[in-house]
Amino acid sequence: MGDKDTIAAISTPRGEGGIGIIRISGPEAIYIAERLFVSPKGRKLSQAPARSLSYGFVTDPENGAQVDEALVCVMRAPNTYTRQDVVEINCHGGMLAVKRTLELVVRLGARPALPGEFTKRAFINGRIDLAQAEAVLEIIRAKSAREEKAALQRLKGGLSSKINAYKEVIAGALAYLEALIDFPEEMAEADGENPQITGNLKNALTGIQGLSATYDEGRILHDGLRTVIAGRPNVGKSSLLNALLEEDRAIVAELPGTTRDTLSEFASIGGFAIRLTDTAGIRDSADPAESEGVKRSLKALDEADLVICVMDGSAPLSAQDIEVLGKASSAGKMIITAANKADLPQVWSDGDILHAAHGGKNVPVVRISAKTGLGLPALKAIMAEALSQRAGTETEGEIVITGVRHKSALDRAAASLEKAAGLIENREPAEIAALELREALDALGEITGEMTTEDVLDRIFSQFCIGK
Ligand SMILES: Nc1nc2c(ncn2[C@@H]2O[C@H](COP(=O)(O)OP(=O)(O)OP(=O)(O)O)[C@@H](O)[C@H]2O)c(=O)[nH]1
Ligand SMILES: [Mg+2]
Repeated sequence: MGDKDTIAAISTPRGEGGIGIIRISGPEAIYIAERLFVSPKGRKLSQAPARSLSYGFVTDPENGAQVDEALVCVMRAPNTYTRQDVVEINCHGGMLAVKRTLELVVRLGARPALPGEFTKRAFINGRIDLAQAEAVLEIIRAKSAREEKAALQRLKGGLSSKINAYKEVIAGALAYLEALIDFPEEMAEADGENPQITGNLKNALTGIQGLSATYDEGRILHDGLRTVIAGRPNVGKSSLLNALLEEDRAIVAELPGTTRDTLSEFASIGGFAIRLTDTAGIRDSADPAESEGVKRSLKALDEADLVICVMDGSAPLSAQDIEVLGKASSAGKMIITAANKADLPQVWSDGDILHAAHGGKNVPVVRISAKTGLGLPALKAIMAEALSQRAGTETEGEIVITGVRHKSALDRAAASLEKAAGLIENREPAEIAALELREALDALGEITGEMTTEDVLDRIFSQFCIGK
């Protein structure tokens, strides 16, 4: 699929909206737009100043029928997103007008764009590299402010420039080895450079390993910290999930044993993406469905980063409460105890729970009411505090990788680099070390895209929406 043909798509979300935008990119973009655009003042789009808006009507050139009133923006190559001529037609938001305009654009010679095809052109035409294209996708999908910020750093080229710096060091070492191979006598005199080359390679190795290690933090940014709401039946776990999500997501009922299966939703607390999971109340049950639910609760507890142990502050502490707390503590999780139903008279004190959870381990206790919202801001603040401990602290401009693709390439580059440095240090044959360095370069090249196969590219760009 070359980029010689002109592509078009609706770039705004489907459905009703204030405006809908059709984006056209390719050599015929301006020509096609000009044919369907009629300005009351007789202005021609081909003469419109770049990036200015022209007012007029989308009109079918075959029969003169007006399709919509529109503002049209012309952008000329190479100063555009795709580096080709780009036209954006801003229609009124009605889906019908937007669709009919797109149909017209296609009838006049454009091809409907594939998912991510505009961004793919930006990549192929060298405006952005692959790591940046992936960052575009992550920005679109970001679920929290921090994730978006990290992706923006990568879009601005933060990751790419680091990778390129490592590549330069490796290419320098490779040039040295190649000279050794080609001119052994002359290079015998320059032998003193050897320690400096290995030193540089080891620095690059440390950098690459460090970058790979940010993956854990990146995973948390991307997938969200796993936060599990646990407790015995009927204490208000589902009510708390709903209150934190601010929507009626889970069924709440007076009878204990209402929730039978785990249920997860994304939420953002203090700028952190979290995956919030409601669980079935933990107790021994003869009902096979309920006991399967309890099994799933325990599994969720096991995989959690943070557990909110919900208890009923208006009812006496029970052995079941302490058992749940014990299960969460033994798994070594971060734990917050939430004493729910604080709108009712409270029958136990914070001290009671510290005492009962033997050893008196210092678990924070918050009084909340999932029903009235009392204490929820305090609970969220404690959650944010715990999450920031777990997710690491944010430093300005820090580069974090989130993709397995990046991690695997970095790890392969590091392994080859480590071998190469050892080989050079021990003055093993330069040919073998050169081979390792080339492998490292290739692995790094996969991240920025110059060493990426067509099917990997297709896989990446097909995740985009149409119109991006
Ligand atoms: N007064 C009061 N009642 C609450 C509060 N939170 C929950 N409830 C009530 O407690 C009962 C149980 O609430 P759920 O949210 O279904 O409890 P659960 O822990 O999910 O229960 P299971 O799914 O059965 O384990 C319902 O009748 C709720 O209306 C609260 O803060 N105050
Ligand atoms: Mg429930």
